[in-house]
Amino acid sequence: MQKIEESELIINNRGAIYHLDMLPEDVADTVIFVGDPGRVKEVSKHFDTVEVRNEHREFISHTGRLGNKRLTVISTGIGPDNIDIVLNELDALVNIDFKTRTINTVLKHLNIIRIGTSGSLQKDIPVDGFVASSHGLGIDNLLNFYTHGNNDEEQQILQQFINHTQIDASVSQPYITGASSGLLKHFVDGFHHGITVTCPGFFGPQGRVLRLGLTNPKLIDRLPEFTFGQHRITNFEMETSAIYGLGKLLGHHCLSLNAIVANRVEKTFSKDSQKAIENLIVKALGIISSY
Ligand code: R1P
Ligand code: URA
Repeated sequence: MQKIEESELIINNRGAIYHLDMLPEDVADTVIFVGDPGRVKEVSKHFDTVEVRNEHREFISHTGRLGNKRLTVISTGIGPDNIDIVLNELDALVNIDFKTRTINTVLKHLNIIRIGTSGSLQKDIPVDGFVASSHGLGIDNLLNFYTHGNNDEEQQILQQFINHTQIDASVSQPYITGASSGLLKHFVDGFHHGITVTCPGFFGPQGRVLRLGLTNPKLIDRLPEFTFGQHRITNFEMETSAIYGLGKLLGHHCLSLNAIVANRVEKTFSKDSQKAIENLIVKALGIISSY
């Protein structure tokens, strides 16, 4: 087995991985991703017990138990570049032997569920509503650094998306990955389902204009009109495509849940976004602890 060198897999003096500062035994089989480091305690306060807490940079993690499930909740910070770090390091923690620096022969498949905030791209998905993403469609380019492929349907969705949005290839090479169907099936009642578009920024990439002009100002109006068979685009945020794309390549089961805090068609923002995310946390934990 090929040994992974010190510069590629970075392990600190206490045997923990470089950015997350977690030990292999700190990772539960079900991992909840939240963007905001302050949201970690808002999730773990619902656990029956918390056995370990880690904190380094924006990556705070708590591992504990809720009912008969062991859960880890970890903050990813904002954006797909952080997801590259969090997913690769979590995967290394469970699938690479830190003593021999070799890949385990039997690989672990984590269940990874994001509980995040998002902007709606449909009139009928109001602020304070919930979306479970059927697909993550990335205009953030992260997955293009890894070898990856698409099935026929995904390829067709991408082609139609490029034709419809007129997104320039020098700006983005879009990619798409489906949710874990095994996880998605638990999140039906009370959730809208649809394609989540993941952007590499909150302002220009999501069509927000404050003082700067945009290269594709019509993108924000074209996204809500996009359809492919039963599929439509429901929302915008900054992590889902990277989680779905990298997660699938690494063999993990991924799902993204989103509390809608902004409606970009109606131009509204939640009157109480903290309450909206708290409601999603409670609903998601209720479902996760019951299957
Ligand atoms: C932007 O405000 C952030 O909020 C959304 C976006 O994806 C981005 O990370 O998610 P979180 O609430 O999980 O951070
Ligand atoms: N998060 C985003 O990325 N966009 C929004 O509009 C709201 C939350």
